[in-house]
Amino acid sequence: MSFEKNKKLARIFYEMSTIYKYKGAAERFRFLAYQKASKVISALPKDILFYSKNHSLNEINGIGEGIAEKIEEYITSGRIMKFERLKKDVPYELLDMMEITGFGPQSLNRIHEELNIKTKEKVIAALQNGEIAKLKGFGETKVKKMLQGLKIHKTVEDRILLWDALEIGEKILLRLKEMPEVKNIELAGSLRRRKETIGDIDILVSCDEKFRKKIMKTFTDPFLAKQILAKGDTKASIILNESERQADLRIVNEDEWGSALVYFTGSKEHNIHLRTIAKEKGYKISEYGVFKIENKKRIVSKTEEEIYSTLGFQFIPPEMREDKGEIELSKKNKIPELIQLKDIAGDMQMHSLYSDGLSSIADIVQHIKKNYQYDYIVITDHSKSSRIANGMDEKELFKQLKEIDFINKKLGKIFVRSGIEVDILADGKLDFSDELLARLDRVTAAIHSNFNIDNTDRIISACENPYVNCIAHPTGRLIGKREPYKIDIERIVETAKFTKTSLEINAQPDRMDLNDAFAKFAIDTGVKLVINTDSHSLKDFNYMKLGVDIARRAWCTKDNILNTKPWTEIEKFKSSKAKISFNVIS
Ligand code: DGT
Ligand code: CA
Ligand code: CA
Ligand code: ZN
Repeated sequence: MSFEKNKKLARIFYEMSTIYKYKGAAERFRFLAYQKASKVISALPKDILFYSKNHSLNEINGIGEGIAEKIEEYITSGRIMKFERLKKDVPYELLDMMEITGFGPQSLNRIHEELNIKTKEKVIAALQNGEIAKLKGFGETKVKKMLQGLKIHKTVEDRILLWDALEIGEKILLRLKEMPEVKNIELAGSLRRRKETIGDIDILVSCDEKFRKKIMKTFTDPFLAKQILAKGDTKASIILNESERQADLRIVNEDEWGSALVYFTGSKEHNIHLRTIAKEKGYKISEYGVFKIENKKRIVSKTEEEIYSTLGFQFIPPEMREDKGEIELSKKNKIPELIQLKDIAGDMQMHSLYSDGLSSIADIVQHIKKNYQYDYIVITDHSKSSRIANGMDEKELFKQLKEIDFINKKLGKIFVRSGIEVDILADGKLDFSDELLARLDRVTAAIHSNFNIDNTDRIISACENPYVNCIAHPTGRLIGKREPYKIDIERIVETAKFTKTSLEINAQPDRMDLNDAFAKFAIDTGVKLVINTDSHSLKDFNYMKLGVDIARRAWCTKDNILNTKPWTEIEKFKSSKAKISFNVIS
């Protein structure tokens, strides 16, 4: 599904939406319309030309007449005049900065108008040299917030989100795999370990020595490379075309594949620890193999399995190679059998047209049936207090319940389960009454407001509600945009365990919340986790892979993850909570 035109149009409409956002409240309607159009187009299942030929652009939910016309204009002329004109209206280079916490349209507008600043570098300079602090209304706290925002944003400027890096990495793999000369090929480095952010993309290839040059040439040709940083016999570094990120290629001989893969997968800490233990046993380990120190003879090098077993270890999955105790476990033959994507039995958080999702429940069901082997899904639209997410009131929820019944009747079995992502209000109470929550198959509670306070008590109150089965995105972070709010993870995990409340690994690429470390802490304490995509459009369901990656980095087995189990087990988990007497806690 790589529709280049769809992607370009989605990008243009996204940029138009940011221009209208910059223009402020008067253009709010256009801002929202173009933002929606951008999301809708990037989630379309078919090439935009298909809809244009069928004259069905108008029928796409979220595409009005004006936007349909602009799509046609783009298809025939390759540009949208309105966009070209709008760009000249605003300090275009500053618009990206609106993504940074503390840099709202109004602030940027005033910085632009009053200091005549047009570039990001100049904004940062003016912030640091005190010019901005002198503007009326830009007090010390405001400037501090802006500097803090810049600092958080740097994490996504310097490093790539795992999901984006995987997409980029797969593209390179696809290109090189076309070559029959390539024998083995794998992502290496932090990408293979599925770290949550990625510095650069490492690729390892093995081939016959005589093909090295040819493979190097393909890697560094303009199809992939915008710039070549270094190019030798076995090593090259490039800046990639679209993403402008760095990718490193290493080429090794076929008989060095295993030792090279261990070496270039890392982590560095894992490798160093391996090397120390190897030495104690009389071996030297390098990217070329495992050697006996006494006679310098190479013992093994071909496969990773051989490398580990020669050193007396059980194979260690790449996601665990962080020197966090995995080597000790492996020595004792106790590496857990990590969860796999195929173990997932259902997705328990997703949004439909009832709140801020882009698809109807019927379309979601059809998509899931076609592409996934799930036994159930849980629809979890937002509750009424989430106004920006178009939350449902009681009446809409009842309407949704009827619709779910109707769909299940047509399917001939209960595949769609009723749920909700209910807001945890400021005082820890929930957005809907217990009577109403009791009618749902599964209740997921989440914080969507008051991010600046310690939210431990709010989450604990939610756990203590007898109808809450799960806490969604427990720390509330948005990587690069919002720091996690303050919580006492130990108290939350203890309470979740005691109250039989599951905690979510939210697989949205900028959330990944719980993260690997917190997820591990939770399962070590005995808390059940749930991996959810929190889908808002059909393409989002693919994020399940990412959720499983995090769970693997948290050393989770199938048993630690509730949604690997049949629905009867989900019900059992729910009734185990119903049996607890909550008076003792509060
Ligand atoms: P990144 O790119 O910052 O997300 O993290 P990595 O782990 O991909 O690091 P990178 O790209 O510098 O190196 C790729 C792999 O190469 C790394 O995971 C392990 C290996 N490596 C790099 N430098 C060293 C080193 O000094 N010693 C050892 N043993 N391995 C290294
Ligand atoms: Ca790397
Ligand atoms: Ca590298
Ligand atoms: Zn949410």
